[in-house]
Amino acid sequence: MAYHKPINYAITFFVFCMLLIQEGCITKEEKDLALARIIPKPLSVTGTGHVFKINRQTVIYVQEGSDELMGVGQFLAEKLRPATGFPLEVKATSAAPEEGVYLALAPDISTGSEGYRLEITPKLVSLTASAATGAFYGVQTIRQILPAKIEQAELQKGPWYLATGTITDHPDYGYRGMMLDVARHFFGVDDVKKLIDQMAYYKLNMLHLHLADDQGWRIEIKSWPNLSTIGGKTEVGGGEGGFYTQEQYADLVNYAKSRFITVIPEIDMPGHTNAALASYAELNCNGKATELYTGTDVGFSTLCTKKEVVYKFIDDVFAELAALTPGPYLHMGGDESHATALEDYIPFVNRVQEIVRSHGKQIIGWDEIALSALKDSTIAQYWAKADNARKAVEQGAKIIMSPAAHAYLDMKYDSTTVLGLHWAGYIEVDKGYNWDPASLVPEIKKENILGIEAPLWSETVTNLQEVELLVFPRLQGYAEIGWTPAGLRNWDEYKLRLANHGERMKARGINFFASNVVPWELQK
Ligand code: IFG
Repeated sequence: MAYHKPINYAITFFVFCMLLIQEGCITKEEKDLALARIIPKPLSVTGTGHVFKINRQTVIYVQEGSDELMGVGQFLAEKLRPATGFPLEVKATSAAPEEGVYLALAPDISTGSEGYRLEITPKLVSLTASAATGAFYGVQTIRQILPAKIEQAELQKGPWYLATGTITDHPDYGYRGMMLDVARHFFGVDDVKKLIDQMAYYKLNMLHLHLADDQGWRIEIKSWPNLSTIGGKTEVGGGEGGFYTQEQYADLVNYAKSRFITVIPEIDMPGHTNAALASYAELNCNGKATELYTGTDVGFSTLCTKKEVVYKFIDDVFAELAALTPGPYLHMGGDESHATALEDYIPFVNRVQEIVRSHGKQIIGWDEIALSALKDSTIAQYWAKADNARKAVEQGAKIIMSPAAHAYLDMKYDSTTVLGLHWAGYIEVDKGYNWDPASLVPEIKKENILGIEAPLWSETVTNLQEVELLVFPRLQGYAEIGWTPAGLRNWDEYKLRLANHGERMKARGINFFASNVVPWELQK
C-alpha cells in the first residue's frame, strides 16, 4: 500500500535542497583536480569536476597481503585524523570496496616502483601502485589535494573534499635527496626525524648524513670508541657537540625507512678528518693526536695515507657502518684534501673503494674522487668542478648533481640573509628552482645522472629552526627538479603552488623563509 505522507515529501525535499546548497557551496578549487597545489608537480592530472567527501563514515581499505601497504594505509589515517576528527578505520580487504578509500598493489601498472595511479570518483578513491613506495607517494598527493588546514594538529572545520579525476605519476630521477651536515653542528634524533617527515611529504627518498668532519665525529664506532667519546665532544663554536649511539642511529634509519627514505652515511676522508685525528694519535703521520677544532677552516687535515693502521681504521669503520646501513650506499667524502699529496690521494681513494665494496656497498664520493681510478659502481657527487665530473663520466660513473651555485642550502638567499655562507653565490628561491640537472654542465648528460641532492652544511646553523630557515622553501624546488620532467617545470606556474604551501608549512610548524619572490598572498 503506497502511503502519501506530506511530511515525508517535505523532509525529502528539504534534504534534497540541503544537498543542492552544499553542492553549490563547493568552490571551483575544490572541484577542479587540476587546481590542486601539488609539489612535486605530478606527471598527468585529469579532473572530472566533482568531489569525494571524506566524512565520519569513511573507511580506508587496504588490499590484504602486504604489511608494507597496510603501513601506508595506517600512515594516511594517522595524518588525516587530527584535523578531521574522523575515526578513519583502516581495514584489510580481499576485494575492492564500492566506496571509501582503497589502496592496492597492481604489479602491472607501468609507473615503476615509485609511481602510482590515483583515481577519485564521488564514491571511491582508488590508489594503485606496483609497490608500497608508490602508494606512499600517492598518499602525499592525497594530503596535498586536501586544504592546507589538513596539516593542523588540532581539530579543524571541514568539509574535506578531494576533487575527482585521475592522477598518473612517477619520478624522473630515482635519487632525490638532501644532505644534513651533523658534524659542524650536531642535531639530535628528534630534529632529524622532523626533517625526514618534511622530506617524505615532498617525495624525497635519500638522506645523506655527513657524520664526520674536522669539528666532530657523530656516530659511535665500537671498535674505535674514542671517535665519539673524544671526537664527538665539541662542534663549531665550541658547543657540546654530541653523537648518535648505534642504537639511536638504527632508530633514525628505521624511521627514515618507514617513510621510504634511504639513509646514506658519510665518513669524509682523507681530508676533513681532524675529529678522528684528535681521537687516535696513530692515525697521524707524526704519531701525535691533534687538538679538537671548533673553527670553520677546511683543507688542513689528512689521515696518514702511508700507514697501514689507517686502512684498518677505515675497514673497521665502514664494516660497522655497513652493518647499520640497509641502503646500498656508503659515502667516503674525498673533498678538499688539500693536505694530502695527489700522489697519495689517488691510491688512497682506490683502496677505500675496495674496502667499501668488500662490505657489499656502493661507494659515493665528492667529485674530486674522479682524480683516481673509479670502480664500475662508484658514484661521483658533483659539487664544484665540472672537470672532475667530466672525468667521472668518462670513467662511466653515475653522477649525483649537487652544484653548489644552485643547490647548496647553506648559501644565503641574498645579501640580507644572516645565516649561511655565500662563497658559491646567493641562491634565492627562484634561482634554486630554475635549472635543469641534465643541461647545467655540458659534459654531464641525463643518462649520466642518478639524481639530485641539496646539501645543508651546518657551519652557521645551530638548531632546527635555523636549519628550516635555510632549507625551506627551497627544498620543495629540488624535490620537484628530482621528480618532475624539466619540460613540465616553469617558475611562474610553480611559484603559485609554492605559495599555497606557505599555509601548509605554517600548519606543519616549519620556520620557513618567506622569500619575497614567492606570491604568498595568492596562497589559494
Ligand atoms: N665545501 C666543503 C664543505 C662545507 C661547504 C660549505 C663540500 C663538498 C664548502 N666541501 O662542499 O665541507 O664547508 O659551503
